[in-house]
Formats: sequence, C-alpha cells, structure tokens
Amino acid sequence: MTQKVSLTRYLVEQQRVDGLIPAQLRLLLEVVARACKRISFAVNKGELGDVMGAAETQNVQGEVQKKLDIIANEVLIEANEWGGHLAAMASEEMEGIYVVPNRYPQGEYLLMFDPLDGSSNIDVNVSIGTIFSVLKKPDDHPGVQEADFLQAGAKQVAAGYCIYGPQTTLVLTVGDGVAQFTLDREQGSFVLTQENLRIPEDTKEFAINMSNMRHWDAPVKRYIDECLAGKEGPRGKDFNMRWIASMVADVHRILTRGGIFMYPWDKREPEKPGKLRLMYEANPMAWLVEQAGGAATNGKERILDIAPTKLHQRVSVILGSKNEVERVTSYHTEK
Ligand code: AHM
Ligand code: MG
Repeated sequence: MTQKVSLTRYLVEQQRVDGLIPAQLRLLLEVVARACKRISFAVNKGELGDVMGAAETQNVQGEVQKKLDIIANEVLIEANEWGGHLAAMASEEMEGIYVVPNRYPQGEYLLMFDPLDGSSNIDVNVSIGTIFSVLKKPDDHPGVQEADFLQAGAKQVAAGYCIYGPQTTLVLTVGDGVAQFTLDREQGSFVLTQENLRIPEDTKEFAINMSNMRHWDAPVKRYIDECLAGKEGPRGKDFNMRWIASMVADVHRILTRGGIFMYPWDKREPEKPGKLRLMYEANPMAWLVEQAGGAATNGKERILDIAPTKLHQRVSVILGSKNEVERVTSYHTEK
C-alpha cells in the first residue's frame, strides 16, 4: 500500500532535502493549516453553528463583515500569535497590523491573510477560502511596523490558500512549484494529493464579472469581444465562461485545468486601481500561478514586481494561462 504523505511530512522533507523551509517557516505553515482546518469545520457547520449572516460591523474597506469573516480572522490570529514564529500579522479584516503581543516571543516572519475570501458566497453555500502570504521581516531595525509589510510580492517566502468547497483543499508554494493537500476528515490531517500543479499555456475559458462590461477599459473589452466572437472571430475558437465570485474558487479551477481570471480596473470607481487587494489576495495568487507556469499582471506589469505603498492597496488582476495573460497585457501596452 502506498503511504499517504501528510502536510507535516511534506514540510519536514522539504526542510530536510531542499533546505527550502527553515524550521520557523515550517511551524508557521503547519499552524496556518491547523487554523484553516478549524475554519473549515466552522464553515461546514453552517446554520447548525452560530456562524451565518452578517455581523454588525464593517471592515476597513467599508464592507459589511459576515460573522464567518470575523470568526476566521480570530482563528488565524489566535493560532498564530503564540508560536514565536511571527513578528506581526495583517488582514483584510483589520485596519492596522497586529503585532505579536509582548507576552509571546517575536519571530522573523510576517503573515498576511484574507481570512475568508468570497464572503458573499457564505450564505449561499458556494466555495469560499482563506488566502495567505508570508514575508520575512526586514532585519535592519528592531520591532515591527506597517512599512515592513510593504514588500513586493516577489519577496514572498510562502503563499497559499485553503478552499472550503466539496473538499477542503490547501494549495501551497514555497518557491519550488505548487503542491495540493486535501483534508482527510477522519484522520484530521491534510494529505498530499498533487505535486507540481501546472497550468496549460492556452485555454478556452475566461472568468470575469460580465455585468461590469460597460465600465471596462478598451483593452479588456477588446479581449472579451474577441473571445465572445468564437470560431468565426479573430481567435478562431469558441470560449466558455465561468465566474464564481470567489477568487479562491476561480483560481483553483485555473490551477486545475487552466483558464484566465480578470478583475480589471473599471470606471465605476476610477480612482481605485481595481477591486482586489494586492498584499493578501493578488500577490499570493500571482505567485502560485507563476509557480504553476502561468502569468499574472495588472495589465501593464507583473503583479509580483509592484512596489506596494499601502497595506490595503488595490490592484487590477489578470492571471492564469500564460499565452492569454500575455495577450491581454499586450492589448494594454501596445500603442
Ligand atoms: P471579498 O474579499 O470581500 O470576499 O471580495 C473579493 C471577491 C473575490 O473573491 C471575487 O473574485 C470578487 O470579490 C467578486 O466580486 P464581484 O462580486 O464584483 O463579482
Ligand atoms: Mg477577499
């Protein structure tokens, strides 16, 4: 019988063989996975637990928080604050950074997360997820401040997401390809179910919120018009469309079978560069996608090269199958 490889064993072996994961980072990833397991159980309880519906609060982006947004945020903080591996955390659901309290040892890593992405899908029982990104704290000064988080995505040392769908699946990169783990509920542990995920370079499937079409910029409109023209159009093939309104679920599909995902800038709020957040949504997803052979840009440059100026800054996102992302990007950059 082939032995199942648990997340713990996978991380230990990565640490031992490739030296890719220092002990503190391994602990961090195990703790994040444990927190995701707890979130998964809370999500599964649904109406049976006191977890559904809106809370009476708004987050820093002015969005109404769901009860599960707050629960997931608390679970991630509680799980991560005491282990000694972190200096601070930042979250979509918190305005400022959360510095590890003095009563615990301070570590050298910074953790950012969107505790429950796709929250509009919670109450309708559609896949949602946790997205996370890990950076190293600059070591040129004591203590930790918000500016320490403002590093380009290319500096990430680990990134991933956990999707709470028909299965609970954790997808992870530490810069050596992308691995996928499925939660075995009987055993209570994540088990390696796929290594070296690859995104096909070409695709016939796009994901975009079509209801915003009238607000799009010309390059995005051109790209989608060409896809919609199908076999008779300039692309010479028919395209299919999917939009789950959970970035985690849309990206998971792309990592599984290819496709392109776009949440571009649009004219509804012209001063905002996009809807999605750079630090804890776009950067981790962009790195996963690149590690799987895909590409990720904001239409003009590689997402991972963007120098952040604000913790909650937004960004236009185009990611997925390499040739399609390059095409949309060229429509933005060509004269
Ligand atoms: P959230 O972090 O508040 O859940 O918002 C992010 C989500 C993404 O998961 C998804 O791609 C997008 O918002 C959906 O937006 P829309 O409702 O405009 O389709
Ligand atoms: Mg989100």
